[in-house]
Order: sequence, then C-alpha cells, then structure tokens
Amino acid sequence: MTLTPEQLNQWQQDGFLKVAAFLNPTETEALQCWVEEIESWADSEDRWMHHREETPFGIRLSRSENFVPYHAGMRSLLTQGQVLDALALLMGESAVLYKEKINYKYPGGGGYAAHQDAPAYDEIKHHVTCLFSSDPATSQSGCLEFCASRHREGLIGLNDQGCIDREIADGMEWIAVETEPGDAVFFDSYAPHRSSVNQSTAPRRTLYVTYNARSEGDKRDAYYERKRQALIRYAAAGEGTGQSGRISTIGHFQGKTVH
Ligand SMILES: O=C(O)CCC(=O)C(=O)O
Repeated sequence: MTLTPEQLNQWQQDGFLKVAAFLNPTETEALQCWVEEIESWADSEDRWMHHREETPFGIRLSRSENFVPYHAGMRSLLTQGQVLDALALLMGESAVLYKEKINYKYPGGGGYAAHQDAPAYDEIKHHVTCLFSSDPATSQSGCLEFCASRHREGLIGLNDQGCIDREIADGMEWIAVETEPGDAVFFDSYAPHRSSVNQSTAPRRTLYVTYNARSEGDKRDAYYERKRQALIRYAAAGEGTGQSGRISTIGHFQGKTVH
C-alpha cells in the first residue's frame, strides 16, 4: 500500500493523517488476537510492562508496552512492509521503531490531557506515531482528538506536567478522529492531541507505535532502560499511583494508576 499525493499533502498540512482500512481484514483480525494475547501475559519484571488503573468497574489494564521483542506477529507487522513503507513516505527517509504500547481504555478508563509527544521522547529530534485501532474508537469511548496544523509551532503552552496548559488547550480547536478496527492514524511528534474517559460499555483498545528517522539511530533499548528507571523514581517519590499516577515521562494520563 502506498499513500497518495493527496494524503501526503494532508499530512504536511495537518500534522496527522487517518488512513481508513490501512490493515486488511485478515491483518485486522490478527491484530485483535495479538492484543488479546498480550493482555493475557503474566506480569514481567524485566521484559514487557503492564500498567493498571482503577475504573468504576474494577482494576483493569491501562497499558502494555515493550512487547515487540516477545511477539513475532507484532514484530513482523511493525518492523517491515507496508507500515515502514508508509512511514518512509511521511518522514522523507527510512524509519526505525522507537517504542510501542497498547492503551486498553476499558469502560471508565481514564483519558489523556492535551499534550504533544515531543517532550516525552526528548532524546530524538523528531518522531512519528502510528495508531492502529483494534476496537472501534468513538467520541463516547474516548477516541483521540487532534488540532490541525498546529504541529509547526513547536511546544505549545508547556506546563510542569509536560502537557499543554489547560486554559490554552481549552481555547484550541479539537477534532475527534473516530476509527474502526484496522484503521490507522499517523501523527507528528508536535501534533497536539488528547482524549477523554471511555464512557461506553466496551473497551477501546488501540496500538500506538512510535518511529524515529533512521539517521537518528536505534534508540529503542536506551528508551526502555530510561523509562524503567523513571518509573522506579516516580514510585519512590509517591508519584506512581493514584489520580494522574505517572505511566509516562509526562503526566498526561488522567486515570487512577494502581500497582
Ligand atoms: O489512548 C489515548 O486515549 C491517548 C494516548 C496518548 O495520547 C498517549 O498515550 O500519549
């Protein structure tokens, strides 16, 4: 699959691009199985990471990350073929996997404050994230919302949580980008985005895969090493649990993190 000139123009203009049915039905079904496999994995001290949150319906997984080394299907989908081809077109050079995560957002699962991803991954100059829907994502279930054409402005209203200041975010124009299983949305490291709580009765599982330009090197192992250390520091400082307990190097998650 290749992106059309119109899609590439839209990408340049908006800083994000939805590609409906990026995955074919067989690939979509495989993705949905793999997400369920990964969420059934037992906790691990030194391989993948699971994060949990307290929802009104009990404790649920909020996120899993660092699973590509341990899942052959995900590895082949995310490190070769059409995904890398599309990224090369969007980035103007070949891309290398930086990090991957699944955000589960079970019913009642927390939303994410308005932010740009750039401050979270500051050891690379530029990156692009590709989101794949495993479940339908709607305004009700907490799909992503983006601001078009604001990715060229650098960091916007950065607050002490690494997010966009609430008042500034409230004055920005947000577009809800609803997706079906198999749809992809590519977004720039400076594209402002946010999402709300899942108010539906079904999970809104979404895979997020972040790539950097190959010319910046392969930073994946260093990223996860740094992240593990950061999570240990947050836990020691009492910042790892509770409302807005950190699951990232920025404090965007609005759910109630539990361990
Ligand atoms: O999954 C979501 O609702 C938002 C995810 C997000 O923006 C993030 O994890 O940085």
